Amino acid sequence: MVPLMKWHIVNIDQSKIEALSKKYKFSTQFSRILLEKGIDTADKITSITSPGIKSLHQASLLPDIEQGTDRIQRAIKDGEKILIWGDEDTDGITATVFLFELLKNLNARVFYHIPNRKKEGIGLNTPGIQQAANLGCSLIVTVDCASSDHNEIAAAQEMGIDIVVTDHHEVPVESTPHFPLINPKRADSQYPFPDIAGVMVAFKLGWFIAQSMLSLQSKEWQSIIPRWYPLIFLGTYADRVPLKDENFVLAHLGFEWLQKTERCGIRILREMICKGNVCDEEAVRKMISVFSTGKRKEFGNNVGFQLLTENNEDTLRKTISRLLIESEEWHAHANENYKRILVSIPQDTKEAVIFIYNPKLQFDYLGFCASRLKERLSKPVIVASDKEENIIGEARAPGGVNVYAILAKKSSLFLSFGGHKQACGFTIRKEHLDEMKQYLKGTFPGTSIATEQEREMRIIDTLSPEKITQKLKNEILLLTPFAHSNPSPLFLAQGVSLSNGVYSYIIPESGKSKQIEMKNITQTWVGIDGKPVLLDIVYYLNSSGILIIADARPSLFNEQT
Ligand SMILES: [Mn+2]
Repeated sequence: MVPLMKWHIVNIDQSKIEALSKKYKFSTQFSRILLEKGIDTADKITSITSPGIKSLHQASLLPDIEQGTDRIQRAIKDGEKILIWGDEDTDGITATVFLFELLKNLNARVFYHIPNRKKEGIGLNTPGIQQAANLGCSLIVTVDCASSDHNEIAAAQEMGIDIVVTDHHEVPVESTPHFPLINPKRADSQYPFPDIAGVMVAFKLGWFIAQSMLSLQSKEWQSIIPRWYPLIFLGTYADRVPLKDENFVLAHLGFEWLQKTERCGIRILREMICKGNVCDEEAVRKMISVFSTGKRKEFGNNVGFQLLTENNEDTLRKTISRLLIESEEWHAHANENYKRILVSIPQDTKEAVIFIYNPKLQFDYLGFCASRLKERLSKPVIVASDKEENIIGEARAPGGVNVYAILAKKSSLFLSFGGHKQACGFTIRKEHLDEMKQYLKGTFPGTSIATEQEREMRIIDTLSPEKITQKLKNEILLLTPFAHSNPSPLFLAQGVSLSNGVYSYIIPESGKSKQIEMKNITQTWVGIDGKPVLLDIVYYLNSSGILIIADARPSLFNEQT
C-alpha cells in the first residue's frame, strides 16, 4: 500500500508576504503562493503578470545557432530542397510543423519526415536519409532528435547531404560534432535554461533565422508568432519539461491561444474535446493523447502533422473521432499491461532501481508502465520486453534522479540509447540481459532521494473555500497551465462536510451555490450514525476555477500539521 501523504503547511516569512502584497497589490494568499514558488524578483514577477517574448532568453545563446542559420539561409537562397526530420511524439510533431511553416513562409523548398518509431526507431536512419537524397534534398534539419546519431550523420554527409541538428536530448560526452549541433544540453552551451523542449529549440532557431533574413524587430516577430504559441505549448507540456522560466511564459501564452486560435485542427480538437469549449489541463492531456495515437497508424504521412496543418473540417472531424476511440483503447490496453506487472512486484523491495523484464509486455506500453510504476514507488523504474531478436527497455525516474547517467555507464551494451535524465530508452541484445540485471542490482548513490519530500503535500495555507475571492481566483489563473512541475497551489479546509463525493457551498459574493468535485477518492465517508463524517480536505483550483479535492481525511483522525 502507498503510505499516506504528509500534509505540510509551508512556513513563509510574514514580512516578505506583506512587502510583496504592498508593492504589487497582490492578495496575501497570492503573495504566499509566489514566495513558495520562489517567484520573488521583479523579472520573475513580470513574467507572471505580463508574460511576453521579452522574458525569453536570446536565441543567439544556443550553441552553433549561427552556423546552423547560415547553412539554412544559403539553402533557401539557392533553392535547395530542405527536409525537416522530426520525431513521432507531440514535441517532435509540433516542432516539425513549426519549422516547416516558418521555412515555407520564407519561400524555402521544404519537406518533412517523421519516422515511424515502431519501424524506424527514434532519430535519423540511413534508409530514410537515402529517401531524402532520392527526393533531391541537400540539407536535413532535425528537430527533437539526432544528438547522438553520429554514424547516420556521417552517412548523410557521404551522400552529399548536410545536417543541422536541433535537439534537447542528452548529448553523449564523447561527442565532438562535425555538424551544427544546436542543443542547450551540450557541455559547452552557454544557454541559461537548458530544460526546454525540442519545439522550443526549433522555435529559437526559427526566430534567429527570421531575424537574420528579414531583420525583424522583436515587436514584428511578436505580432507574427501567436499562430505558433499553441504548438509550442503542446510540445512543451507533452514533454513534461518544468513549466518554469521561459517554458512557463510560452506555455501560458500558448494555453491562452489554444482557446482562441483559428488553426483548424486545434479548433476542431477544442470543439470535440473541451467541455463548453473551455480547455483545461485535462482537455490538453486528451489532445496530446490524440497526437500520440495518431503516430501509431499509417494513414498517409504523419497523422499528427496532418491534424495541425489540414483545413478540411470533415476530414479533421473523422480523423479525430477515430483517434479518440483508438486513444481510449490504447489506454485500456496500457492499464492492462500495467496491472500485469504491478502484481509481480514485491511492494517492499529494497532495490534502488526496479528492473522488470517481461517478454509478454507489449512494446507500445513500456514507457507508460515505467512512468506509472515510478510514480507509485518513487524510484527509478526500467521496464523491458522483447522486440524482435533484441530487448527494448524504457526507464523513468523521479525528479532529481538521473537514470540516464546510471544507464550511460553501461553504454557499451546498448545497440541504441538516448533520452533525458528522467526518461530514456535503450535496446540491448538478449545475451546481455543478465549482465544488465546484475548491474542494476547494485547500489546507486542518490537514487533514493527526496522520497520523504515526494510524499509530502506542500499546503499554502488554511483557507475555507468560502473565503476564496474572485481576486484570488484571477491571481491564481496567472499561474496556469498547471502541471507536475508547476502544481496548482494547495489549500487546506478543515471540518468540511462531504457527502456522495460532492461538497456544496455558497459563494458569499454572488450567493450562488457551487460544488467541489471529488477526484482522488471515490467512497463516501459515513459515520456509524449514517451521517457524513466531517473531513479535512486539501484542495486546489483548476484552470477553469473549479475546486478539486487532492486529498481528504476525517477531521477526527487528522493530526495537526
Ligand atoms: Mn522532445
